[in-house]
Amino acid sequence: MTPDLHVVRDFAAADTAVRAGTDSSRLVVLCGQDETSARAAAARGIADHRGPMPERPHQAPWRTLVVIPTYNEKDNLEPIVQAILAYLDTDILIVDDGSPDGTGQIADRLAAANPKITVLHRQGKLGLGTAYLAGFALAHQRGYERVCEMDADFSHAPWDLPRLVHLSHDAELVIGSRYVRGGNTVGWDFKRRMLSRGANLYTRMMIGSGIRDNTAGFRCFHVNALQQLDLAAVAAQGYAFQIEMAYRIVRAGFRVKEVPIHFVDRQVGKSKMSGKIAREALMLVPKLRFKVPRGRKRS
Ligand SMILES: Nc1nc2c(ncn2[C@@H]2O[C@H](COP(=O)(O)OP(=O)(O)OP(=O)(O)O)[C@@H](O)[C@H]2O)c(=O)[nH]1
Ligand SMILES: [Mg+2]
Repeated sequence: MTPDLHVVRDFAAADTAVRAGTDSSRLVVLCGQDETSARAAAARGIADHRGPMPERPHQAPWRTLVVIPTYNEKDNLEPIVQAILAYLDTDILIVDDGSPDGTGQIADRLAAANPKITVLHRQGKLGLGTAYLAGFALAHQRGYERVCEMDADFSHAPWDLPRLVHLSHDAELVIGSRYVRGGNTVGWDFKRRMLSRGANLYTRMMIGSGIRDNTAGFRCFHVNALQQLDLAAVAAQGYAFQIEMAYRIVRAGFRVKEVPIHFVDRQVGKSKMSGKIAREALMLVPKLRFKVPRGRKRS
């Protein structure tokens, strides 16, 4: 059976469609592909449970690095890396914190087979925040123009990644957002939904930066904007890291765009969410106003 596909010309039209309720897992973004073969490729991808695959990866308009932090993701890592590379022509950095399940060895094998993939091994679980900061530093050193954050657990759909990157032409930060029109979460229980909603409501009340999904971990930053922030002052780790980074971007006067995504609960592996991560956000948010001055770092 041919799946019900929605064909659009480019990523701006894709965004409009998702906002209006189209499920992005049924979206064929032509971007120059021939419609008949693009439809066929997407239908094959969907039949293989790999989503609406393009004929060949979408070309990123900028030199892009996708950073994937991993801790015990042995069953997710290879599939997510292959999926990302099928949707977007990009490089990938895996930051593994000495995962006891052997994720680091899988990462090494992937990197040895493909020059687009780099691995950074760290000693022990040092947290998401410092993993991303290490990724941002490497993106700058190696001259990338965009750096993306993405989870390894398929909560962030690989077919949404090209849309985030393409829509970054007029925003220094693009957030894959669950809490704008067209976005949602799939598969979370009531408690998990309330925790996420509550954290976002709390953040909006406390610092009201206009961002709806402050804790989202699916993002695309301009590397040169990150360079103008005081990243050495960022201490937060879990959700608080995402809240703090978004706030720093806003306070520096940069533009933020939220694009709707469907966030799907992880199917494989264990959550690293903990009370400690929630408490960190609770304590940090009220301090941000004082901690983060307006303006940019002088270089
Ligand atoms: N390098 C590194 N990666 C981490 C660490 N903690 C979590 N991760 C990774 O960060 C990403 C997000 O973590 P998750 O456990 O999915 O956290 P979450 O998305 O908030 O929670 P659930 O999806 O509900 O389980 C995943 O790719 C994890 O493997 C860490 O301390 N170090
Ligand atoms: Mg997750």
